[in-house]
Amino acid sequence: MTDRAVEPLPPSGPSLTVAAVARQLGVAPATLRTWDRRYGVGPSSHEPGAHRRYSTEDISRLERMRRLVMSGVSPAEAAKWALAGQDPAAQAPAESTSAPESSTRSGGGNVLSLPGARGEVRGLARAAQALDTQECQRILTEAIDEHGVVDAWDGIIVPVLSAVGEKWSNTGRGVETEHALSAAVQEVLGSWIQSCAPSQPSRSVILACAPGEQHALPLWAVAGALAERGVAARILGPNLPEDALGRVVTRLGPAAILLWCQVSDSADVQMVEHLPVTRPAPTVLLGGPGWPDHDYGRGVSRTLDLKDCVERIGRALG
Ligand code: B12
Repeated sequence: MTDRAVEPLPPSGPSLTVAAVARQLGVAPATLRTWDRRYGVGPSSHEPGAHRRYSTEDISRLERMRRLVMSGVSPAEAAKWALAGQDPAAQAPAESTSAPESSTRSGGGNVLSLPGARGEVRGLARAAQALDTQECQRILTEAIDEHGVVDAWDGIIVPVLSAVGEKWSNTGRGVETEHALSAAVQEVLGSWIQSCAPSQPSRSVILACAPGEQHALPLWAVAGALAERGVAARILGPNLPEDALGRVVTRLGPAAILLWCQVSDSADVQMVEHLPVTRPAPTVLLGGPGWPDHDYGRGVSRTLDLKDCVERIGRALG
């Protein structure tokens, strides 16, 4: 789907820690540990009991793996290519790196699969597929005006996003639709927030994505629904590094923190456990299907939908 520029790798030099490599590649430390554990793409020499240290060659391999995963290759497949020191793009047409085609599964053709969907949903899907971002924005603005953010998100936006995602996973196609729709959703929610002119609560609300996590739209939905209630939130966007979050929490002493994690590779349980202690303690909400079931400790809990999330943030603010 998207890719990002990565700083050039050092030509040689001392081996790096997992945190330094994670920073350099723009992925979560937990992802690097998972790639090592599951696929054997880790440091070439790792002595039991010692910290992982990555050599320049290890980092090049990880960079290849990251690039393949970001271009849509499954992690298992990407690991095989990375370990073999090869790039599938150099061996075969680009489409062979996409998920296999299937014309029988739902969403596999040129249309989005939205059985029984209401008119606004079909209209938004059509506009998104036509890459008509103005029409997407018009439909979204009207939907939010008419139904409010929570209902527009759950009833109109989520079904279309899910169908777009499903189509991509079935056919490897539709990334452009996904980008156009995401941009329109973010744009409209941004304007909505501005138009509500929400005021900053006495203790802040922080909305951020876990490190490595690029799916930030739900943060905008939460901010939009809070704005509707007059409450301003601080959206810290995608891929927030653990140390940055720590600094923000210490600095602002927030009443509530939402950490979004859409894909499990971005879920960093330790990051949640290492949040700085502030008084009064914030309500920490973990949103998104990427978080594993785990006992995260006091004050931390999962939130499963937008309404619940916004209500709990409201309660945290008192
Ligand atoms: C838009 C999108 C992108 C955009 C994001 C743009 C942006 N500004 O956010 C971009 C292009 C960056 C992107 C990138 C990628 N994406 Co993407 N993306 C999506 C898409 C279409 C929508 C994401 C979204 O906003 N979801 C939010 C809602 C719509 O989805 P949901 O979580 O399923 O909703 C449920 C719950 O979370 C809950 N819920 C809904 N809203 C809310 C709100 C709150 C506050 C709460 C608490 C709960 C809640 O209710 C829903 C129903 O149960 C999804 C499809 C999908 N179904 O999500 C794929 C999807 C998430 N992406 C996917 C993938 C694989 C990727 C990439 C790895 C692909 C690649 N190789 O490049 C990358 C990198 C991701 C990374 N490391 O973060 C997969 C993830 C598969 C998996 N389970 O791991 C998905 C599911 C597509 C698919 N069907 O395969 N993506």
